Amino acid sequence: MKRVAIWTVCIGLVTTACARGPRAKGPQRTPPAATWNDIMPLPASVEPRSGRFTLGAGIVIVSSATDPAVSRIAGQIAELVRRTVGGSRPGIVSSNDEQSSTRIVLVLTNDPSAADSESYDLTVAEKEITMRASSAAGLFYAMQTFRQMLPYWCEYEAVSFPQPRTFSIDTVHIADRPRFAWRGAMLDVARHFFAVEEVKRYIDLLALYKINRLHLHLADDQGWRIEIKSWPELTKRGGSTEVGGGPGGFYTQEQYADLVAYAVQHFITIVPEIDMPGHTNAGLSSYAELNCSGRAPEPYTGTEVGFSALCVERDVTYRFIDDVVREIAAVTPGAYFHAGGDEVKTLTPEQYKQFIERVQTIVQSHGKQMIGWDEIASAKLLPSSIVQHWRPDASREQLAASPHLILSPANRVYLDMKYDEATALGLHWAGYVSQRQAYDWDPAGSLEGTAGKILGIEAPLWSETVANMRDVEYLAFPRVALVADLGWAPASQHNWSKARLRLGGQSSRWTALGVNFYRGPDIEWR
Ligand code: TNX
Repeated sequence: MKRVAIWTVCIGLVTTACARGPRAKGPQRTPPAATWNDIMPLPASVEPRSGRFTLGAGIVIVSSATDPAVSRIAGQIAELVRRTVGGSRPGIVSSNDEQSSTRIVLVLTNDPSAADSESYDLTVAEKEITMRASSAAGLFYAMQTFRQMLPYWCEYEAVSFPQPRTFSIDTVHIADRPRFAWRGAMLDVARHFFAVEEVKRYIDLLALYKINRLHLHLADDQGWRIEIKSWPELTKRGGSTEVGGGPGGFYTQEQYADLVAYAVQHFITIVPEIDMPGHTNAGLSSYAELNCSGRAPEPYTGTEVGFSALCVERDVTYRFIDDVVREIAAVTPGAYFHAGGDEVKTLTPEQYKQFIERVQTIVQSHGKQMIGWDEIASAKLLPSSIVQHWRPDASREQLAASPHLILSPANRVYLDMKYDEATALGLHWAGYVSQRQAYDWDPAGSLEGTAGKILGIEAPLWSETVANMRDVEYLAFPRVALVADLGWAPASQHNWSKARLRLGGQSSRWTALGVNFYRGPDIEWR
């Protein structure tokens, strides 16, 4: 067999520290320790320095901030250190007394003039690691970067070494900030339902890659997944099944609030979606009055689309929508409400536009910004509304005329598309989405006339063919990590042949985390 050697790729400034020599591929090799070369997403600027910082006994975490989020981050850093070198968990002190031999210092500058609330600075010197940011989010991202400099075993919860050990990392200065403000993932909990604990696990994995939005598709033909107290049949009947006829399920508002709070701790904003006027069979089957015929259809467990629509001519429909948006907005701290709007085949274009414009006003009256799939671009939108591009052939004129855009072109970032013809899970109506296909495109250059309107990118995972988290992980990983890299790393560093090396460096961490990832071709999995 041909021996493959890949040179470690240098990021940031070119210095001698980059000349690491070839990495040989071979079955006996234990995974090499992680270095800043493998950090995903790639930081904006990486300047290697000479020397090493050694984690071991005696290290302390210094944090004087009173912000509870920063205290939590300090605790998480202490835990990462313990898992890396064993021994007892490092203490957290509020002032740097210079007694400790080595320290990790967290600095919250609270500088309102900082250009970007998600940016951070991470300096690894020989005796001190400093993480500096103007917000807790920035410190959280500094921690994620630091975590990726640690070996894969820092991901094991119950790690215990017979003897404490040491672990050295290269000194470096990283100055980092995201390319896009919106770096999202979407999970369809309607076609198949996923429990709170499962979604939390997805949040954990997304946070590692600095994803900051999780859009939950909470209602579709096959299921209504969030409690609406004023319309209780929605979950009682509408939540009782899923694709294939399984038992379905739903979140009580309390469970949803718990999920939202968990996401907030990971600096992820939950974006709730109730798809309308189409994709509504679950709602229509729960309340006869929402149907123009006045008759409620049976629950639906197939995978066709486009057959259902709320009765747009009836006033009760808008009272219903008002109640739904009000109740969900009340338990959603994030600024957004996603109203769907896709694939409506039973209304005239005029009926559709009027419906979207009316819903947009309802959403605004509850203090949220409306998001909709790209069909909504045919309506007259408010300056605050956001269009989510998904159809590869959507009208370019309408997209260019949209107030704001999130890019989720199905032929690039739909995580439910098969990787190739051999992939058992997933669909392929938008083509196959290989790892390279998901990464190797430029969001900013993909649509003419939209410069300045693109908030960022989002990778949806529709769940017609995925029934559990193992399936979700198989389709999401590695592509969601590539999309996160595309959304964060500077445009000037966008390069598939380098990204695939960073990706290869994730595999021992994913194995430690128990992620059921797809070991696709073209990647040197390490
Ligand atoms: C299209 S994307 C849909 C979904 C399906 C998905 C499957 C969008 C806005 N609508 O209803 O689940 O394709 O890939």
